[in-house]
Amino acid sequence: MKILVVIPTYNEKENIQKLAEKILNLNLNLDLLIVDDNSPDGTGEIADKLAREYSPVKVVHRSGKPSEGLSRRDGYRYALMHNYDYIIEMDADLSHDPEEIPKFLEQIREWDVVIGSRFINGSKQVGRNIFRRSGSHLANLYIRKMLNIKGIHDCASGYRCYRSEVLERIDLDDISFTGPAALIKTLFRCCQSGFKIKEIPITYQERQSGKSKKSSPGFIIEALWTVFKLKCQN
Ligand SMILES: Nc1nc2c(ncn2[C@@H]2O[C@H](COP(=O)(O)OP(=O)(O)OP(=O)(O)O)[C@@H](O)[C@H]2O)c(=O)[nH]1
Ligand SMILES: [Mg+2]
Repeated sequence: MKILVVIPTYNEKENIQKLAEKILNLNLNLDLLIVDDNSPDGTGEIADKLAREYSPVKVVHRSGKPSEGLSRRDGYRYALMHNYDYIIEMDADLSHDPEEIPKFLEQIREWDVVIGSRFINGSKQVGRNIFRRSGSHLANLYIRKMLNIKGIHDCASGYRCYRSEVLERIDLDDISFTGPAALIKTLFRCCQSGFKIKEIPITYQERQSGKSKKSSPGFIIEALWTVFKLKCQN
């Protein structure tokens, strides 16, 4: 089985090398794709250096207006073009623990999509304040209710594993610009297509280095608007 870990990056110079080495040290025989949006802090150059040093590391440099959603999409396209069987995605900021990758790989043998959840029995959130936790809970309630998503509690989780057939089937041209909206829409398309989705608990560590890209209200508005549009269209 060919496995690719897709990591979108924007200004992650403090984190990307640490994360890449943690993943490679698991010795799981997988490749790693860093999709960088021409980060001003030099993350792209660090990614290139990692690719020269470690053959499983691949890099895609994007140009134009940075977009987490379109970076994820370019990662999926790369995976399909290069015939990977399982595609894992995770954030670069060490919020997602690479040690949990084997759990995803175990489950993806029986399921089409595996979602790492912050909100089910066995999940942990480290360093997240009560406002962020409650905000995420409320957002998930809204998403689930509006889109009639059953059995999934973390609809915008960026720690996931897909079988390649899933990404072949859903419309990648229709992906949203910002990260949360893109993740929600992709999940919704997976549910609509009837794929078998499993949620597993993860330990989520709040970002410790680097800056959050989600401080502007634009991200929340796009996510809520995306959900509303999906509801009206379907
Ligand atoms: N390529 C690309 N990656 C991005 C962009 N914005 C964010 N990312 C990456 O997407 C992942 C998730 O972004 P984060 O900023 O960690 O978002 P978050 O986890 O919702 O919020 P915080 O951790 O609080 O910042 C990280 O790996 C980011 O580096 C972007 O515009 N382009
Ligand atoms: Mg983060």
